[in-house]
Amino acid sequence: MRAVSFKRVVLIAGCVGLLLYLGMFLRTGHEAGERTGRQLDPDRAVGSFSNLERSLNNLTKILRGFERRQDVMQKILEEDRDTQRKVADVLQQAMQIRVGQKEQQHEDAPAPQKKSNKLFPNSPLFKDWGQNLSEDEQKEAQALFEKYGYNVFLSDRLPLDRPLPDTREKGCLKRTYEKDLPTVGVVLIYLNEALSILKRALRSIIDRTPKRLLKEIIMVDDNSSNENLKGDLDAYIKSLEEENPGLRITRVRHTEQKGLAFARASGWRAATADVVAILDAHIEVHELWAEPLLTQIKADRTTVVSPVFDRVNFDDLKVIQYLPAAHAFDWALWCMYEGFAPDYYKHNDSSRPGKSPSVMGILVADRKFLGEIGVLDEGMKIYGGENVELGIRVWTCGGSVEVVPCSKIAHIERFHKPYMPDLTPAMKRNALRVAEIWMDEYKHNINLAWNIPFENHGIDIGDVSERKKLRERLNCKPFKWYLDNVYPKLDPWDNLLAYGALKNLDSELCVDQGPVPGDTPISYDCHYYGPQMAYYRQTGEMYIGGIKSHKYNDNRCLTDRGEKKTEPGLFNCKEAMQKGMGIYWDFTQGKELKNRQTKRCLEMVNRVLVIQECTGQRWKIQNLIKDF
Ligand SMILES: [Mn+2]
Repeated sequence: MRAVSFKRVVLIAGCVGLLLYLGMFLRTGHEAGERTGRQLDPDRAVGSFSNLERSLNNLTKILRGFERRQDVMQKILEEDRDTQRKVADVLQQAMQIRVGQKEQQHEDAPAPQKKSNKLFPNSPLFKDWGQNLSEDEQKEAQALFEKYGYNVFLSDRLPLDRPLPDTREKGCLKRTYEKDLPTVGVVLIYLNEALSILKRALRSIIDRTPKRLLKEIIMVDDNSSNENLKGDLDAYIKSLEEENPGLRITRVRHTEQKGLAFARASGWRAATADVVAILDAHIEVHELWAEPLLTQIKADRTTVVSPVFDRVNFDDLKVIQYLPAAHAFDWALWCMYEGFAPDYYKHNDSSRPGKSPSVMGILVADRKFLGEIGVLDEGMKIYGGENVELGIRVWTCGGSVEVVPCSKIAHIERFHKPYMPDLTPAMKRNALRVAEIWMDEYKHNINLAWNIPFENHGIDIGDVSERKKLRERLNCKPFKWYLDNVYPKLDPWDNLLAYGALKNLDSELCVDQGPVPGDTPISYDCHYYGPQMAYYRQTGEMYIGGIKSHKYNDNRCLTDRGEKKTEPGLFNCKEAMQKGMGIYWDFTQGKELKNRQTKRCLEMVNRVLVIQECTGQRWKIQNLIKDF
């Protein structure tokens, strides 16, 4: 579990189907607080984080962090638009779901105490929910939560056809859609989903999709083991079929877990409608979810579209409005929300579909077109990366990807996923696969982002020959075209010269980002993890402690603070430049590290980093990308 030991909070991973708050807790001795010895004992540094409870707490923090970040994102987006309906209104309209706080009690039952005994004070489920449950109810709710990652206890007690708040953009209310639209087949992928959640998804799809448009529902079971997903679900589906004779409900069952990409593709294979909507099963669709998507696809069959997801809280199952945003990713291929391209906002109409670099996982596409361009890469394992692969493939092979604000789906953001405890290995492997097939001369950026050696990394990415042939056959554009035209916000990292730990050859110590927050790099025994990762640009910047994937994010530059100051600095590069500090360094592997502006050098005196007159101390950066 070494990879889990360092704090690099990988925030977003907001991919639907895999909403995952996965953190790698990169902690060094100094960050963890006390540092008693010079020697970094890896077991010690990691040890304090190895206990499960601590990890869970960290996960909670990351979850909160994600929510905060999402909230910030929402605010930024909000500023860009003239939206009169306030989020608050929507929240007010939102379902008042308080089963745990129901007032009616049996006469003879003791009235709920304000201080009811909290059996699971540390459980995220009970942080903001379930204050007045009896002890037995708490036990039941907690057990279900641990199994599913969301509040099944509550879900089992809510109506299957509960109303959802109308969270659409104002402009959507005026839009009308023609009657003659392509038919849709909805594919629901699930693995040990709670029965009531699955039923509610089906109910909402049937109730909120016009009968003439909803041709079929395809249920793909990726080898669930839950007993009630057999007989009980069968019975419910039978009742739906009787109620809706014109609707085809198809079952696809895998006898082993195939992973998201394969499961989704198997749903596509079973479909017959004009359009396929490949959704998660822990969703509820809003009224008028299908028409805006089908309209876009009717206008251009090469457009792959995604609705906007609202968040359904994992604890109280309330619906929280999310504003439309592009589905983006970083070089590790974690997904994230991002504003649309600047042009989008010139129209001042937040109900307009916006172009997006990728999809988060849920996708709606012309069935045949999706087949023509290769559906999904079924060589992807378990989870992760397949959504980015689709985005790149659609764009470079002749189509486009859009997020459609007037189509809304409420999606439960699970607290944890049933697939496996640590999805990082699958993410990494799938990302390398995307790189190998699609990223041409940029493919090593994936290695950089994951800190994987360029060669001989020993990770098996499977057979890519078929997918490479597909790319050739479809005559897809180069990845550079995608970066230049579709996703210019992604920093191409094309002028990086070297990366890895920056070691002083005279003292054998490494440069480390030092305490965070803080602005002073320090020397430290070389351990080669995140806080010591340095990146040297051809332009002369030396980043310490990481590199950002997006141009809109600033990196932290090693800085000569100037004047008489001898302590090196670590500042956001733009800020340091504005303050007139020197951020450009002349450096040759195995030689001195000299600031271009001040002509002083980064050196080590008594194991302490200083900026001083150059005395010829030598530095080496771990890995060269290009000779320099
Ligand atoms: Mn999901």
